[in-house]
This record gives sequence, C-alpha cells and structure tokens, in this order.
Amino acid sequence: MNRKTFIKNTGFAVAGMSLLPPSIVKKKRDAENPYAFVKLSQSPLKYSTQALEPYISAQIMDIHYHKHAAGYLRKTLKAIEKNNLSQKSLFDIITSSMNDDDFLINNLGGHFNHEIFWRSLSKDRSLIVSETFTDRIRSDFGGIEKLQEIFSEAAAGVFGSGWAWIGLDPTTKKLVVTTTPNQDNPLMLKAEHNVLPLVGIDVWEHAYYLQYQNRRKDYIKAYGEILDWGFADTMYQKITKWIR
Ligand code: MN3
Repeated sequence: MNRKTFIKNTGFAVAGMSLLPPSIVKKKRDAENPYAFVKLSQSPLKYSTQALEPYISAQIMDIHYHKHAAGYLRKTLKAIEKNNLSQKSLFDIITSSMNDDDFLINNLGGHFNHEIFWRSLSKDRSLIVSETFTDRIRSDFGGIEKLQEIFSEAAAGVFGSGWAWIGLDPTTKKLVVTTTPNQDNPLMLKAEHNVLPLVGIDVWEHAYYLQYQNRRKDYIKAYGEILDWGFADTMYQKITKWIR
C-alpha cells in the first residue's frame, strides 16, 4: 500500500479526520497504541540473560542488550534532543518523515526494533494462541508451521544486516511477512511494505555471530524455538482493536 493510504487507514494523521477534537482523538490513540511500551528507556528483560540458552547464549544476550541496544537508545536520546522532538511520542516520530535525519532513523529504529525483539522471546514461550489469531494465521498462511517456515526463509534471505517481521497490513487486515534493511522498521514511511509489526527477528551478525558464526540458518531455527507466539497474539489483538 502507498504512504497516503497507510496514513489514512491507520489514522496516524488523524487530525481533521474525526468529529472529535484532535487532542481527544490523539489521547485515545496514544492510550491504546500497541507500541506504547516503547519508551525512551530500555525495558528490563522479562528473563535472565542465561535463560534463553542453549538457543541464544548468555554472552550474546548480555552484549546485545547492554551494549548494542543500549547504544541505539543513547544515540536516540541525542538525536531527539538535537531535533527538538522531546514532546512527540516515539510512535509519532517513527511514523513521520523524521526530518530525513539518518542518525535519528537508524538509532530510533534500532531502539524500537530491539524493544519488540526482547518481548518476542521466551524460554517458557506460549504456543497456545487465541482462536481469532489461529484463524487469521490459517487463513493467510495455512497454519502456524507454514507461517514460521515463510518467516524463517525471509529472515535467511535478508542481504546483510536487517530484520524479518510478521506484521498486520492495516488495509487488507491480513498477516504478512516482510523484511527491512539495517535498523528500518515497517512502520517507517520509507519501508517497502508498511505493516504493523507483531514480532521481528534481528539478523544482524551481532545477534548471533559469537555463537553461530556464519550459520545464520541455525540461529533462525533456534529463534523459532524461543519465539513467543503468546506475545505475537497479544500484539495481534492490540493492533486489530486499535485500527478497527
Ligand atoms: Mn540487534
């Protein structure tokens, strides 16, 4: 879908499109925003850095969370200050043109992506998902195994550094698998396919190289073992409710 349709259908540029005063619409929107958990801080991990072994080593988790992701946040804070954006929500910034500032795009993208990534992982992952989500997956992909297969193939096919995502297309209301290069997020206007991401896999080498070296496919397989479908379901429910 093109940018204008995306903005129109998702209500991101909602002022003037509602009978309610924009301030109230905005408040309602913000309160229910499925990405409200992304703040200008790192959320604590809901598991220890060792908890995902043997799938992802404690060393990787430690460096990834405390060094790489922390660095994206630190630089995001800098970029937000430089661009006078502290009054805006991170969601509003990431879905705007972001002043075409590459430093801001790369680092806010990095922060945003990792906040989703940590939540998508769990050692005690839930494989039980709601009927509505199961039906959606079955209708769009034929089943959860098939979805996981397509998602894994997309992740393996990312050239260089980037991400693969399972997202909801706000126009068709269907689930799609898409990829983004670098630290781009499918919410960004520049994304090839604008979708609302449920979960994403980080295929930067820093996410796996210390343990898997060049065996990206083994890392993707391991990720599949700790992907929390319960979280994907929660995001699906929040997103569908929000864009209704
Ligand atoms: Mn990373």
